[in-house]
Amino acid sequence: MVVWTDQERAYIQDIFSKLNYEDAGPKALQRTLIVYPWTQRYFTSFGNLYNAEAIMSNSKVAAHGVVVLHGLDRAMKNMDDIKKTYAELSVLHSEKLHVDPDNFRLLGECLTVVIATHLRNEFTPDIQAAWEKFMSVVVSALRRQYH
Ligand code: HNI
Repeated sequence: MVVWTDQERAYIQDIFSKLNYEDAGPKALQRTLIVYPWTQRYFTSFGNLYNAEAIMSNSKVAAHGVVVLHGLDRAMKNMDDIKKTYAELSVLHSEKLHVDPDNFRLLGECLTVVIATHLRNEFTPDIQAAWEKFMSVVVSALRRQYH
């Protein structure tokens, strides 16, 4: 079981409290699709993803970015049992969506860039350390139902 210090919990809650989901969610998913273009293959039903400009102005991408951030919010609210919290979501990504689980980490990296850009000097190494730990627990929970 993952052990969290009070300080780590506070840092994670604080990051989420400073995020505007409607802004950070779309930015993280847009970045993922542009920086790692092979991730576009899962979103063919979203219409035009032809280039960066198309991705940035695609309303389905933006809406789904918000959904993903709300998904992460569930992990933040259940830090003591992220595995269980994500059991169904892991099955969905594995068995129905067939998302290569390596992509979870890539989306996490893009979200980290978005957070760092937003928080700037406030995103200290200490806070980043807690954040990276949180994201690696999230990624490992999402990978769990893959076999
Ligand atoms: Ni993901 C659907 C959360 C990473 C591709 N995804 C969801 C839903 C949530 C979610 C919540 C909606 C589920 C439902 O409808 O019941 N996704 C997350 C989280 C992460 C993540 C928390 C990681 C941090 N998803 C990824 C990645 C990809 C991905 C990395 C592909 C590169 N997800 C999808 C696709 C769907 C999806 C595709 C279905 C979208 C749709 O609406 O058709």
